[in-house]
Amino acid sequence: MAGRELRIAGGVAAAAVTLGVAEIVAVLISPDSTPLQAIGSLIVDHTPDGVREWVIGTFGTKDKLVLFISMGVVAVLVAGLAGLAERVKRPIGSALFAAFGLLAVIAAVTRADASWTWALPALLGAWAGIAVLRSLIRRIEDFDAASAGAVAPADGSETAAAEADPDVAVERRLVMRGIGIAVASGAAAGLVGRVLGLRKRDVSGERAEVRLPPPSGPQVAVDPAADLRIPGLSSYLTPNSDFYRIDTALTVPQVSKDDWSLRIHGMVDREIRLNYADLGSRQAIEKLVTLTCVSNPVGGDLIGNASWLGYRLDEILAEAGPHPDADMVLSRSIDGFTAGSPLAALTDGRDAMLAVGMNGEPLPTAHGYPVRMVVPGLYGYVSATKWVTDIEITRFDRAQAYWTRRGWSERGPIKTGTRIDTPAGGKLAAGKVTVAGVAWAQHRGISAVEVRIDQGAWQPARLAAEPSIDTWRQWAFDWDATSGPHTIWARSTDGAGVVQTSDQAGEVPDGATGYASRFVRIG
Ligand SMILES: Nc1nc2c(c(=O)[nH]1)N[C@H]1C(S)=C(S)[C@@H](COP(=O)(O)O)O[C@H]1N2
Ligand SMILES: [Mo]
Repeated sequence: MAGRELRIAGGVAAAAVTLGVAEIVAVLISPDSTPLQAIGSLIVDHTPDGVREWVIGTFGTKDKLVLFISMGVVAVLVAGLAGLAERVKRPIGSALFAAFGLLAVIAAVTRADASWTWALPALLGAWAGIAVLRSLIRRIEDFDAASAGAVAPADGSETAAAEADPDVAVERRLVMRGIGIAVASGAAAGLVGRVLGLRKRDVSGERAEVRLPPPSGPQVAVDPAADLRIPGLSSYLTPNSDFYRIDTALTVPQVSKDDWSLRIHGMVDREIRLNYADLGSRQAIEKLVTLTCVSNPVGGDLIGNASWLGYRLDEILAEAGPHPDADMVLSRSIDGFTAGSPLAALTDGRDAMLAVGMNGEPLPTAHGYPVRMVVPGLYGYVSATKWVTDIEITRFDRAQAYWTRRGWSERGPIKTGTRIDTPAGGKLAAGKVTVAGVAWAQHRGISAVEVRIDQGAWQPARLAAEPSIDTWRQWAFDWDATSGPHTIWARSTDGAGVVQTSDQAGEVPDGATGYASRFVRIG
């Protein structure tokens, strides 16, 4: 390696020390306070909508992995640049480290759940990184000096001279050793810090011990006729492990039920504070509700159905006594996410709840353990706050929520939708083909699904049982498929008799519309 490469490697090694030290310090504070985590969250909160849609469309729920890999690449590039630019007498690289350190400090202390101590990982990390960078660059300049001073043999080039000179070789070895030690200790510190930090606050142990209360009303027993059990068709209930996950959290918030509390305040007669035990002393309900993401494209899979165990929000809100002029419930998560729901949707008798259980288990941590909101009929971004810790009764003309501030609609009733699950497409044999899928219009129910082949007539599909109007409904259609290319279309009618719109609209600002379609080749 010559001087340039050594400088680049030195910069990267110093960055490894920065990140490693930050991880170790963060063990005492919070895994979310590290530079990568804090800057990552800053990026998530400020990603323009177009970019976000593209990332989710291209990488799906791997979006966070993609973000971390991209940040790693940028970190290596910037660190290499810092190494190249750094001189003992002109510390430009150090200044770059300091600038990124400052950015990380600001990103950390401005997180929703941060305190001033969140500045420490980036601060100490940057300090350690700069110290290592300075010391490595000093050695590299010694090496450069030795290379320049090497005596050229009569026939050789300058590089060959430097290669041969024993003094140069010693200097190079010293530099390489320094770089090696820095990289190894940075990586080890980072790994140990991350593992300790995550383990320290991991709540999966206490979650496994949680005993859910029995629901006061009827326990959910799903009518077997709700599940047509057609190969390729989504099951009526979505297993927790397959349930889509959407949130802005880079690492899943770990909230202990013993630390959890919920404050209900704002335009109310009485402010209320509930802890987990207070919730447990109330009557629980268990209900079937299909959650849907407003970012779900036509045919997409950001939708899932579960039985939720929880506590009625209308009763809890009634205890607080919302003022008559209030119309919005602004729920806030421990991580700062907010959703604004119409107060009416939480008090009109539908089964809006503070959920603690999902499909017979305590909420999975990724789905909001210990407590989240579930409101039938509303997209998740305006209702389904996970890790909820604060509910403010307010007005739509006074408050904005996380996504409405980013251009999404302030109200998010779920639009009637249809999905074709099978056939999945491709080439099929002529003859009987079962077309099947799911249809949803939460809180209105589904009264009909129709299928059309190419430009033919709309024909009724058969419907599975509908255990709740708050869930999706399976449908199937037996098609006598003839040779050739065909497009299968499907559309639904909600419980009020309204056929879903054929207008094709994208997800922004209030949900995609258009008929479901599937292209197949028969014969
Ligand atoms: N704390 C928090 N809650 C959140 C979100 C979030 O980003 N943070 N996203 C919402 C959105 S957009 C949706 S669609 C649902 C998804 O819930 P799930 O991940 O359990 O499927 O959660 C909602 N609750
Ligand atoms: Mo969503």
